[in-house]
Amino acid sequence: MSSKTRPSVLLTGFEPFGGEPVNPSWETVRRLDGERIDGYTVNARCLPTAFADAASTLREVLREHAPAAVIAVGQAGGRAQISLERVAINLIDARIPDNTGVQPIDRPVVTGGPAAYFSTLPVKSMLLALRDAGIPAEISHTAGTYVCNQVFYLLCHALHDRPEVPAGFVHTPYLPEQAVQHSGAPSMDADTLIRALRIMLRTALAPPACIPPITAGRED
Ligand code: PCA
Repeated sequence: MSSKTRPSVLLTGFEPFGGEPVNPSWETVRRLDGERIDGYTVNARCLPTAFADAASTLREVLREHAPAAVIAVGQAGGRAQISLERVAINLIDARIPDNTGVQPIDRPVVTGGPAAYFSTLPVKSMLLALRDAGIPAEISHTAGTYVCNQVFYLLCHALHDRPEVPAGFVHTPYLPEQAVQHSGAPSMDADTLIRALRIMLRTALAPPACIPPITAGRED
């Protein structure tokens, strides 16, 4: 069976950026590469933390794999919980240069594209599943305006005509080894993040669940 016909799910992480030695997203996503989850093979791919290269790599990966679900993962240093991102906006406004030195300001991700896309991941079910497993998580209504938001937007844009493929973005806190370099910053250890990734994938692949009304958003 080719990689296109074998049922698979896609996890992406990012390379380190902003002077960090590691990126928790790739450090954890890569550990699930090749694992079977509920009959699906996990394909893990690393995206460059660079606007142009992340866009072309994402396009290539989506062409290669035709995944049944996609969770793109990135680091949000300073956040204390797993952030299930709900909305991707059509805006790039880079606070720092990317890994190729490019710092676009006030640009659309896709010229003429919709202002925003919502995640098609079952974020509320994922939130409940994570909390049931004792893992701190929240719904976030901003993925920022940097490379993560760009990838999230492009992912939703690419899969817009495939609503049956749940796809979205999740931000993680620092790993403990990063947090010790940022006094007072919260962190989450790799084993907990890996456990969380498995739970999120299983929930994304499960039939839609009926869940009680819960609100659990960040304040930003
Ligand atoms: N976090 C950055 C880009 C790469 C990453 O892991 C962001 O939040 O945009």
